[in-house]
Amino acid sequence: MAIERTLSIIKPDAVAKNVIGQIVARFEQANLKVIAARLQQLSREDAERFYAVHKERPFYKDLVDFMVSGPVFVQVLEGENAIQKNRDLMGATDPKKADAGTIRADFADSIDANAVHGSDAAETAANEIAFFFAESTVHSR
Ligand code: RTP
Ligand code: MG
Repeated sequence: MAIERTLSIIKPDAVAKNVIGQIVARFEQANLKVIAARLQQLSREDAERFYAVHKERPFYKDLVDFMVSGPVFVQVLEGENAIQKNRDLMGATDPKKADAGTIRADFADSIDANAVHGSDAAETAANEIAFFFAESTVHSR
């Protein structure tokens, strides 16, 4: 299985609940390594650009409002099958539909305030990592 990188965001709801560490521990327990990270307050423009793929969707404005409502914790995770592994750890977008034991089942309150973001494919992972991190600030280990 290939070693991959993926972008993970711990969203404002989970940062506000003070569960950054509990979420990062799940990544570490699944053999994903944090190879870059920081806490960041997204500007409206950042959030609009990051989620531009959804700009025609009815939930876009609520999504942007939510993503700027407080700081987020952005990270690059690296490991075997990291993109799908992270998606599996996250659980379904709607926490009511997320499997027991997933991050969203345990920490998310609603489909809007759903605790985490994870890249959904190799190409989006590369683009999303570059959106937040210069290559010189990412440290494979
Ligand atoms: P994310 O991009 O945040 O990792 O979430 P995802 O892949 O599971 O879901 P996606 O379809 O990419 O949607 C991005 C975010 O928009 C919100 N959303 N709301 N009300 C709705 O029907 C709806 N659908 C999506 C969610 O907060 C989702 O995380
Ligand atoms: Mg998505």
